[in-house]
Amino acid sequence: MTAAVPYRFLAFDLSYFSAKVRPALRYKRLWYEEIPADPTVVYQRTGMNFIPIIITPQDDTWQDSTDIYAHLEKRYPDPPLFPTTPVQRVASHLIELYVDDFALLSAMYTRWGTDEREHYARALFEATFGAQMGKLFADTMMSRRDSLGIAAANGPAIEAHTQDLLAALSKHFSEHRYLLGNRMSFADCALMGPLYGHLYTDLISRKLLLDTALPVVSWIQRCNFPDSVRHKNWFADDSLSPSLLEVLATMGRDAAPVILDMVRVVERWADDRPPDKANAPHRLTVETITLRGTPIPRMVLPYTLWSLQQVLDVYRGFDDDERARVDDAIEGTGWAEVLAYVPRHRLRKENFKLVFEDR
Ligand SMILES: N[C@@H](CCC(=O)N[C@@H](CS)C(=O)NCC(=O)O)C(=O)O
Repeated sequence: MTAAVPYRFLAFDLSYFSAKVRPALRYKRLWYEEIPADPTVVYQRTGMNFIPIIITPQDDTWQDSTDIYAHLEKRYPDPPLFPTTPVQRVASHLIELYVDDFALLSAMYTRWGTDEREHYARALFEATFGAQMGKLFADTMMSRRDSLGIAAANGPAIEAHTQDLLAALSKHFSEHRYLLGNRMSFADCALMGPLYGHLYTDLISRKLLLDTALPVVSWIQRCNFPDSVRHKNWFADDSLSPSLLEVLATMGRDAAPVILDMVRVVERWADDRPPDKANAPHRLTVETITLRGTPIPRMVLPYTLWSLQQVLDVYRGFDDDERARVDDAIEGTGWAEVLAYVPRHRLRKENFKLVFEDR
């Protein structure tokens, strides 16, 4: 399809979900213009304040990083973002689930978790949004600090997870160019959300990356400038390398129980919702999760149930043999319980917003 005008990508460099989408646009070699997201335009088009959004040459609006991947793949199947074989496909969705839910914790701590981090983040926000708006947005983030789990006391547990992940990723990327081998996929794009959007963009964590995880820095650079014409293939025979399994296990051990806890809260909330109240609020309650023995308060989002649905729909769309291959492949990574979970409720999107389907 030839476009007369470029796609418009309303985003910010320091934004997690913008960083999740940008590599996909570049990988697809799309003609696009990145524009600082004007909150008024975003709200007019979506009725919400979430970035990024994409405005297509036909003037349609795409919102939500997960949906944007799907739109891109449908319109521009070549080069492909989505593996079609069961093991690699489900593993990629699990990585996206990790990013959409759990990894926000590391990313928020990285940006706001201590006075020093906050000091740098405020400077970054003021440089990006101007003094007045930068202060306002930073104050808004800090007012949410309790529900984002970004207190200094949570640092040791969160940092221990982050460092284990960086170690596993460093090993993987010293052997392989991308998560699934010699071609980028939406799993790489998704992981760029926390890794480029926050860990590489924030000062203290960038130093950590440069000091301890150079292969990850090289991968960030490759994902930022994907020369997709030259990409070769994903791992042969729908396999996952031992180093990728270690990455999945590092994610799954800490994140899978937390994600299921969050989903259970959403489901209990939905059990009690009056039948005429189908709209899901963006945020529900603050609950306490446990990470490596540390209790951490965390905002519960119905979106986590929707993200889980994306994985489960794909997993359950495969036949028995294919699912058995997925189960074998991910055994021991901590993700089996997530794939076995059967939600009682289902969410769908209506005008970008989540609504519960009728019971
Ligand atoms: N599910 C959305 C999430 C988008 C999102 O949360 N974006 C953040 C910036 S990275 C935002 O706009 N936050 C505004 C807020 O929380 O009020 C996606 O995948 O695109």
